[in-house]
Amino acid sequence: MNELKQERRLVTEIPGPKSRELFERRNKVVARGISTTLPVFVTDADGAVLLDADGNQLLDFGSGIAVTSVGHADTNVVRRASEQLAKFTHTCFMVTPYESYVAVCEALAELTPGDFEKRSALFNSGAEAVENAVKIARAYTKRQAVVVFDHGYHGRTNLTMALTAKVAPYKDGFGPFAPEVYRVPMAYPYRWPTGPDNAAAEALEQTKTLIEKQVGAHNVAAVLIEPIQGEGGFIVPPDGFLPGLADWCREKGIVFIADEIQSGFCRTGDWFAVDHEGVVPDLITTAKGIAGGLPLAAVTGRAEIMDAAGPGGLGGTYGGNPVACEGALGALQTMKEQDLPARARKIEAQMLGRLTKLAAADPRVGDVRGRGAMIAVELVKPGTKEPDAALAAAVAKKCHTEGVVILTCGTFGNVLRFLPSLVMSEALLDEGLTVIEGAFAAV
Ligand code: PLZ
Repeated sequence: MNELKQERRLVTEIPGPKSRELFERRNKVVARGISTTLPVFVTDADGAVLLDADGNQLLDFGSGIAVTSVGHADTNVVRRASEQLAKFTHTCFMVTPYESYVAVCEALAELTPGDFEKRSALFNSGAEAVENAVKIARAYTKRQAVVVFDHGYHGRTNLTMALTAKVAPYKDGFGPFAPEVYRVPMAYPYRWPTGPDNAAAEALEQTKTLIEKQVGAHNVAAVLIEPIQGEGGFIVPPDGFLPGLADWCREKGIVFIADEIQSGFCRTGDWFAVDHEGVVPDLITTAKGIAGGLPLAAVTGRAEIMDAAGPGGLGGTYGGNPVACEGALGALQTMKEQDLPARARKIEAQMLGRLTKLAAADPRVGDVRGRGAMIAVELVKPGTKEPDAALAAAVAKKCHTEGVVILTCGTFGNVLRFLPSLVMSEALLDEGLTVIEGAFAAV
C-alpha cells in the first residue's frame, strides 16, 4: 500500500540518532527480558524494505522472523484487513461467528497435505497452537507422553518451554516445567557423530529405541517435530528421516505433529516443508507467514483427531480474530497469484549459489544449508567444527551497520539465518548477498 522505493539507502549511521533516542526511552519502560536484535525504530515498511526513524532504508533478510513472506504491507493483506477493520474488529468466534474464520479453515484444509477430511482451530500465536496440538493429541490417544527433538523450538509458554530444547535464554530460571516431555536426538547431518550419511538411519533407530525402552510407545500421545528446525539452527533432516518417523508413529498409534510455524506457507519452496518428501502429518501447526504480519495461528489435521476435544475444550477470546483472518485470506491470495513457492525455490538457487562459493573460499563457514528462502550458514573455527558464536554476532552486526537485517540462531548461537520475504527482487537479494560477503571479508 505504501510505496517505499525498493532500495537500500543509508543517510545516517545505524542506528541513527532518532533510533538511539527511542531506544533510551524503550529501556526505561520495556522489560529487560524482551530483547532487541537491531535497535532501529521502524516508521514504515513495504515489500522487502524497512524505513527507520532517521530516514534509512534497510533490506530485510529476517521478515520479522519468517512472518512477512508476502512482503511488508502486501496489497491484498492491507486491503482485506483494512476493510474488515472498518466493519467490525471482534465478536469472539465462540460467541457469534463470522465467515472469514471458516474461509481460513477451508483454505487450510485445501493447502495442508493429506486427502482426508480435516478440521482446524485458530489461535493467536505459534506457542498457543503447539499447546493446543498437544492437548488434542492427548484427548485423542488418551495417552500423555510427548516426544520432541534436540535443538527443537516450540515457544515460550510453560508447556512449550518444556518442549523447547535450549535452556538459555528460553528456560533458565523459569521452571518447573510441564511433565511427560521426552527429548530424542535430531538427525543433524553436519554434526552427526558417524557422518551425515548415517544421520537418518541412526537417528531414527535411536529415537525408536529410546521411546520403546524409556517411555513405551503405547504411552506416547504425540511426536512433535519441526520439519526444518528454525531457532535451533535451520537444521534440515536428511532424506528418509521424516518419512521413517511418520511411518513408525502411524504403526504405533502416535499422533505425528509437524510444527510448520517457521517453515510453512511457501517459505521452503513448497506450501509446507513436509511436502518435500510427501510426508503427511496427522496434525500441523502454523502461524507466522499465514497472515502477512497479523497475529494468527492454527492447528489443522485429521477430523477424527481434531474432534476428540469436546465443545468448549479449545478456543480463546481472540483466536481467529476477523482482522487477522482477512489478513490471512489476503496473504494466501498473494501466495497463489504470485506463485510464491516457485519464487522461494528461485531464492534458494540464488542464495545457495553465492553462499556455497563463500564457504569454499572461507574456512570459517562450516556448513551452508536450508531450503527455499530459509537458508543458513553455520560458522566454526577453521579446520574444526567448534562453533564460533562470536563470529556470527560480528558478521550480523556488520551487516546491520550496512543496512541489511539478518538474524542469528542455533543451539550454539553460531548460525546466520536468512529469511528474506519471497517478494524480494533478484537485484535486492544480490545486493544483500554482496553486503553479507563484504561483512565476512571485514570481520
Ligand atoms: N514453533 C517452529 O519458530 C517461533 C520465536 C523467537 P510464537 N519462533 C520465533 C523468540 O525468540 O521468541 C516459533 C517457531 C516454531 C513455535 C514458535 C512459537 O511461535 O508465535 O512466537 O509463539
